[in-house]
Amino acid sequence: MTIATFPPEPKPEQGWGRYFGFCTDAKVIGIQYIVTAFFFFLIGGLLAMVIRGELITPQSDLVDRAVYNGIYTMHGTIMLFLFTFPVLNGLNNLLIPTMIGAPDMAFPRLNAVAFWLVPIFGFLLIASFFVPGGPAYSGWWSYPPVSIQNPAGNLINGQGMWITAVALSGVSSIMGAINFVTTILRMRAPGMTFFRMPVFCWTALAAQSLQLIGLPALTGGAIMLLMDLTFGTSFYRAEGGGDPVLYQHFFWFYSHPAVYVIILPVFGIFSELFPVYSRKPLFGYVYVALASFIIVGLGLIVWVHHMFPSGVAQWMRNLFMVTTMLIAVPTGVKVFAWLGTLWGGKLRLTTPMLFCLGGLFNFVFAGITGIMLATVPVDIHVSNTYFVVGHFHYVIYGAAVMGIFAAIYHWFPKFIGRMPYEGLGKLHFLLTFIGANLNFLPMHPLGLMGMPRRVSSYDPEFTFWNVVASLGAFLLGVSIIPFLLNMLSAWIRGPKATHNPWNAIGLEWLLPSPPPEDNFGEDVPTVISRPYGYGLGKPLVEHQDEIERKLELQEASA
Ligand code: HEM
Ligand SMILES: [Cu+2]
Repeated sequence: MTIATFPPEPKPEQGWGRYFGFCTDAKVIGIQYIVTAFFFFLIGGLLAMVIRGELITPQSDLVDRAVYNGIYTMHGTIMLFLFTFPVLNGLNNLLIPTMIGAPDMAFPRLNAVAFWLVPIFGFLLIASFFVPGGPAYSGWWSYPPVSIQNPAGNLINGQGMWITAVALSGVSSIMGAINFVTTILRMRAPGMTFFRMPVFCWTALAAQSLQLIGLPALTGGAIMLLMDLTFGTSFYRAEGGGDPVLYQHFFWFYSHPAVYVIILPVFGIFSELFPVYSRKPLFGYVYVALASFIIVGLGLIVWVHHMFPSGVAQWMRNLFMVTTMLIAVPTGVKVFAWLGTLWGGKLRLTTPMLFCLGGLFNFVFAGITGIMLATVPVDIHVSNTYFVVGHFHYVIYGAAVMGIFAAIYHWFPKFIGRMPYEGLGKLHFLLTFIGANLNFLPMHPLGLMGMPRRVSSYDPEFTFWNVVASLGAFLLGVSIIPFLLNMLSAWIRGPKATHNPWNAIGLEWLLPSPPPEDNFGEDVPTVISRPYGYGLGKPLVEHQDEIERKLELQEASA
């Protein structure tokens, strides 16, 4: 490589318009995914406020019972299919190419199509709430026979539109997964062997492999559900020789691995950020990377733990209880590796670091209740109660959403080119951490006391913990305000960011902020060592000093 040819000068900004068009640049698509996902997060969050507003009193006195069924169905579906998966696809689009030194995704047009399906199925899903005959009402699982009753008898009905939207989201995710997996396997920088690849890319590869393996089951199962609902077939109709429990197998064969599709990239975020803010290498890098694929393997053979009360055979319960508990081992390897990284480190409590620490704390708590739920006798006792609702909100909000916030605060300077405000960031963290624990912790004693989920009125003995949970939820609702204020004001007029404001090690930090359209262009650096070499004094790539000096010159002259 000739020393003279440094990374090309960044092209001038092309304005906000590019975020509203059919653009094939992964960095634009990444931001389109993230902004769209947070739009739906606000809708899902508003529905959660209505749910908690209803549950602050034992009587059903805020919304009609049928509407309440529609609200929690939409809340769960929107939060998972329109917020969590799209926001993670957004992070994948921003981080995978820049972390491995690729100019873009392997299939840029397919990438754009996969994104534009999101607003389309999002519109369809939300419209399903308002059609005559009422919204989908049988929860985010939509188990038959309840979901195929079609009480209003309309051909076009809320449940049918819900199923179609979920099937379309499967198509969008499969398109995304093909792109992410191909890009990671085929487009890494010279010298970046697998055991020199950032852990975020390992976890993305693992998560997207699960998407490719599991999604066909969900999509196929959903299409059969739609046929039973619309054309009267009997895949799941017992009276027609079908089996409603078959749908549960199709649904959970995907939807349990789906929780790893969510949490694996968040594990990747923890593994990227803890070394930066501890100034220490990642403890046990190889084991952390490989544990991601042990989670993939085990994650595909645990789904029946969602069906312990569904009349499955006892041998099956025992088998899936054991496989579910085994998942604690690779997960534990990661948790201890993060503790080993933090231990004795020079901790910098920036906003991204605080969200990671809060997320790790909540994840360990959620993991413990997960083991309790894996135990057949306990699960039979608390299945369909608030103990389960508390458990998965600790994982999804307590760990995953907090990890996602950490990632946004950490990589915002890289892709927007401006710094978010630390004061607002820390306020956001504080309100989120307190709000989430106040909201979701009381759900556990409520479940142990026997409070069922999916009810809008309840026995007055459950009032105290419900009031605490609702106040926590409202605090969580408020917590999003400093976040939105921070993101908008920093995006418009935040202090300019340098190429490496956190002094982090990684290929993305050897690019200008924001990176040019094709990242390194022709001049992809050669990787010569493992990531996370904090305190080891070893460069990550050849000619690293020259590359960094060039970036500093550019920033000085800008
Ligand atoms: C402000 C934050 C949130 C609050 C207050 C909240 C509250 C609730 C409550 C009370 C329920 C139970 C409703 C019932 O059974 O009657 C529920 C269900 C659910 N929530 Fe949340 N939630 C929040 C955030 C999230 C997030 C971020 C996700 C996912 C990313 C999520 C996913 C779900 C799912 C999948 C269900 C199950 C819906 C069903 O039963 O079909 N929630 N939520
Ligand atoms: Cu599960």
